[in-house]
Amino acid sequence: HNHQSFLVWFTGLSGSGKSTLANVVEVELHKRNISTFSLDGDNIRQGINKDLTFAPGDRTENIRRIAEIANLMVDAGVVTLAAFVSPYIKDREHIKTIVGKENFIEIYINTSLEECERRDVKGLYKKARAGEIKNMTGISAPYEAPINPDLELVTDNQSIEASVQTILDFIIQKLK
Ligand code: GGZ
Repeated sequence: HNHQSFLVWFTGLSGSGKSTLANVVEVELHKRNISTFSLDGDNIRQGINKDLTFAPGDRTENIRRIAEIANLMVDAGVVTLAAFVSPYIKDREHIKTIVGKENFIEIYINTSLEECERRDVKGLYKKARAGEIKNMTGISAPYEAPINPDLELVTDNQSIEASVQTILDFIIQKLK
């Protein structure tokens, strides 16, 4: 391979901006001839993991399967980006045992619940507040913030461009 590969894991609340940031970072990596692969809810929860709910045990299984897929991609020499709520510390710790801790970068997208709820892109928070959906992270299910992430981005009053630059600098320094 002409560059190292590893797994860049984005964790944070629904609506925190994980996928948006991962997607822009991916475009920037492509411009630098770095091969990447992106995993997120859109290509996983509607496909291989469509049997899984948002109950705690199913979230654990969701993350485990994603980590196994990511491990294959990393073995293939691809910088792999994964954007999942992944609210449980133990589940995120388990990823390291699958891909190897030296191949794992944890990025905490720390956007306040207030801001995520204000955005409410999919109307999920409104539904959760109304009791129409259960197990909503931040409302009726926990989010366990990383204690010592490799990077933490507080996005509430920072532009997407600034966040992307921080992430990109970190990844590129890791590639050297
Ligand atoms: C959290 C939910 C829920 C519940 C549906 N709780 O903003 P989104 O829409 O695109 O991201 C959320 C996505 C979370 O799926 P993950 O596979 O990332 O979750 S986990 O890692 O916890 O397994 C949200 C939507 O699915 N969604 N119901 N109850 N997010």
